[in-house]
Amino acid sequence: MAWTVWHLSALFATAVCFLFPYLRSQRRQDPSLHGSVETAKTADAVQTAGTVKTRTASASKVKQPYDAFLVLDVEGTCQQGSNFDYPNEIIEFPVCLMRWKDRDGGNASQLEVIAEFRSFVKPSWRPTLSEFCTELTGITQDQVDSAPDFPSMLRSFRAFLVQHKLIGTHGKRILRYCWCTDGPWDIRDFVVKQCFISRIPFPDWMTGDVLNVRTVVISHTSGSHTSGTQPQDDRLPKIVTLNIPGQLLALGLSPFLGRQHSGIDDTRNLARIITQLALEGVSLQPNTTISLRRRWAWMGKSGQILEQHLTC
Ligand SMILES: *[C@@H]1O[C@H](CO)[C@@H](O)[C@H](O)[C@H]1NC(C)=O
Ligand SMILES: CC(=O)N[C@H]1CO[C@H](CO)[C@@H](O)[C@@H]1O
Repeated sequence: MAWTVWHLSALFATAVCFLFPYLRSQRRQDPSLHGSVETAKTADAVQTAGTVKTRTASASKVKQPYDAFLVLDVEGTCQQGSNFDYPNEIIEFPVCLMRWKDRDGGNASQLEVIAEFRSFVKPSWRPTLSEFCTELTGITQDQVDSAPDFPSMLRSFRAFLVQHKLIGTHGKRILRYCWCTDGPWDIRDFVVKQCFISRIPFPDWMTGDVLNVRTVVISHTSGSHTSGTQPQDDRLPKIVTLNIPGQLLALGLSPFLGRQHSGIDDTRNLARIITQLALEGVSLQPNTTISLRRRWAWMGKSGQILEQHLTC
């Protein structure tokens, strides 16, 4: 989930007030960014990262061990000022299914989206969306009121996986596929929390490590960040994280299409990023370990949310 500053310029002033503390708290929590530094001005940093691009696209086929990719960018309930410790409930579950167009003997370079799944989800613990949440995600109360709850949505999604022959009717994988997310949060935090709140086991077909697209873009384009028209000031911390618009920019792709923080639009733009990484010869495979055993202080017994442990 791309919880980053949207409408960078117009909202910069507002963002300073509430989004930066919020981003910082996330970052502290995120072990994959452990030891990283960030600039105070994320907006400027993203700009810097994108303006200088010296990489050359190789367009060569490399070995690609996975047959298919499931790109996911969930949206969840949120309160202004809440951080990732909050019991967020998933309200949009969008997936782009990607497959190779030119896989030959294990090597490939061209990916395409062959199907999409998208559902809004009705939250159960706090069914009323905050104004902040609707403003951030564009998701309205009506859309979640008329949506299935999380367990029924998962059943439809499971049917989608069966229909596209990623899993068999028994639920086991019959194709090698890899989940792809922007950062580690979507599955490790949001789906894990939601399964707890919905009192259901974590689905088998969602287990396994994920491909954190953001870290791949950062490592793939690093080096291109340092040689620009702007003299590099060594005293300034280097950019170490990029939101989706920043990743598009860093790869030299055209700007974000659609509305940021709309789950389906975030997912489609992530798919564009993954397509480009494949074209540039990046071998796409999991790079982030997902622990399903993560627990939060507000988790009581079997699905119970201990409100006294909420900070917001
Ligand atoms: C497949 O990719 C590997 C690198 O991942 C490369 O060494 C090999 O030459 C490629 N094979 C073909 C047929 O392109
Ligand atoms: C565990 C693992 O494979 N981590 C890799 C994830 O991807 C980044 C960026 O490509 C690598 O730096 C990690 O080593």
